[in-house]
Amino acid sequence: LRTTPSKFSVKCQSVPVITQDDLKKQAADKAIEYVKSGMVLGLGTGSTAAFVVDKLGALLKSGALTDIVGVPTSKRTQEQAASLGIPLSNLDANPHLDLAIDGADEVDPNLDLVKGRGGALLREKMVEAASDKFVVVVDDSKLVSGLGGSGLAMPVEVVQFCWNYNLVRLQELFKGEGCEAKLRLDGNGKPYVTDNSNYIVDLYFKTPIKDSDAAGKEIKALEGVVEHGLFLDMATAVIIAGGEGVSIKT
Ligand code: ABF
Repeated sequence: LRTTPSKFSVKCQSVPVITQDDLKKQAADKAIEYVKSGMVLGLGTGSTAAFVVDKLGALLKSGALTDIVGVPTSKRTQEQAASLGIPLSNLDANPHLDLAIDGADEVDPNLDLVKGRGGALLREKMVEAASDKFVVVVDDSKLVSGLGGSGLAMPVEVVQFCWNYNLVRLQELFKGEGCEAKLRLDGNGKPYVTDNSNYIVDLYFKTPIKDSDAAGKEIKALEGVVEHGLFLDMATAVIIAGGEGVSIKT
């Protein structure tokens, strides 16, 4: 006699759900393998980088890593790292870093990046440019075929003085590419103020930026622009966590 299990007798097997945070943690765990005792280390900003800082704090506490000095890329990261007992420094005292690890908003096939949606682009760029190696940690939602093509913001940090003048000039610069420029606001509808007391103008492109190298130079040439979120030719390696596992692009 064969019995066919009724639908009521079928046991539901729980399928583990991998969240985006799980992927970020996986990327962070891989990145921490690049850290060696004695390093001066750039500490990134954002939720993925925060997992790296957590892990670093735990490894220092357990004694698995020693003599690490961290150079934070934002006040947020500085507070997080300090709360974990990570010894901190800055570029004045440590102008040369061994390694920086940070997240990104977009990664293109050349490992060029858009960064700064978290608002920390200026300190991130300064710290990461001063590092021998710059390892980027992302989940696979950050991969794009062309920078600016995600429909999300490409941030530009500008001085507060006559910010609208610069917003208009930025929009004019890319009017052929259907770019819309918006002043970033905080949760209270007030202008978002960076750690460096500047504002951020977010550029929204309808299609990927045609020539990101030229775009970066043109943006930077505007008086009153402090920095932009195009991080070109800076990443040494990108660690990508996705449903299929973790991969490293160099
Ligand atoms: C920083 O944090 C930024 O340059 C980028 O804007 C953001 C990425 O954040 P998350 O890891 O939370 O997506 O790395």
